[in-house]
Amino acid sequence: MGKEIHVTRERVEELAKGISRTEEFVRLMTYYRCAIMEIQTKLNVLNAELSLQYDRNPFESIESRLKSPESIVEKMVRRGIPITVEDMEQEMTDIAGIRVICSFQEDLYSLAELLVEQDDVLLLSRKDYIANPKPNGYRSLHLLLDIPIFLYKGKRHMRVEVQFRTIAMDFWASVDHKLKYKKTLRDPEKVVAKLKVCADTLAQMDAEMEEIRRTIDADGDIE
Ligand code: 0O2
Repeated sequence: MGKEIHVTRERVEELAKGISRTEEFVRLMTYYRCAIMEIQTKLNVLNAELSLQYDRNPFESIESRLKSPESIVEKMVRRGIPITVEDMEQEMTDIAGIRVICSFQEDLYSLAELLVEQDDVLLLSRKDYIANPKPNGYRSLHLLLDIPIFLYKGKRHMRVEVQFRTIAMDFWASVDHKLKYKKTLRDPEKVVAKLKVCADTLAQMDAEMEEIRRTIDADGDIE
């Protein structure tokens, strides 16, 4: 990545306000919302079918979000991307985001695989931070997908980032996220080190939960 550019928060807010009032921006956000709906429906269908087969829900919950105009513009400014709606769509890959929270790690991989196998879903990139956690302990599976949406005037391809996590990984990430916004920590290094220990403990717990699930599933076959 090139040199990062920083501008004041006021400038970011001003730019975000300007672009978010344009018709093209509103239209693009609507397309992203439609793409989120498409993926959510696919996941809900898989959940309904798999829960019939296995007697439990492969995922606990789905969350979705559109990145706020301020966050989009802040990232574009930082990366030196011109602030136009066209560049926004071309350069930004995480405007539409979905988070799938599962109880078990194995379910998360199965769901991701079933989603990517579907005819109209194209996998653009896959980052497995479970097999290769970030140095701070962050774990999740990230897929960048291309999905068509069908509009009044034809078809349009949109990109959606889908994050798959266990409940434990999500718990860790939400605490980590909160701490990122705390600028007044007395000993940030100590907190980072403690978080890393917690991430490893939670990963160990996920592995043990998976073992319990396997035992329950195997015993479930005994009449
Ligand atoms: P938010 O609030 O989710 O919008 P990219 O952003 O894809 O261009 P990068 O950094 O390679 O570039 O993306 P990566 O590693 O795939 O991570 C993107 C998203 O993953 C982040 O989005 C977070 O949601 C999540 N994430 C990644 N690393 C961490 C981490 O260390 N802690 C936590 N809590 N979340 C993480 P945003 O845009 O940062 O935030």
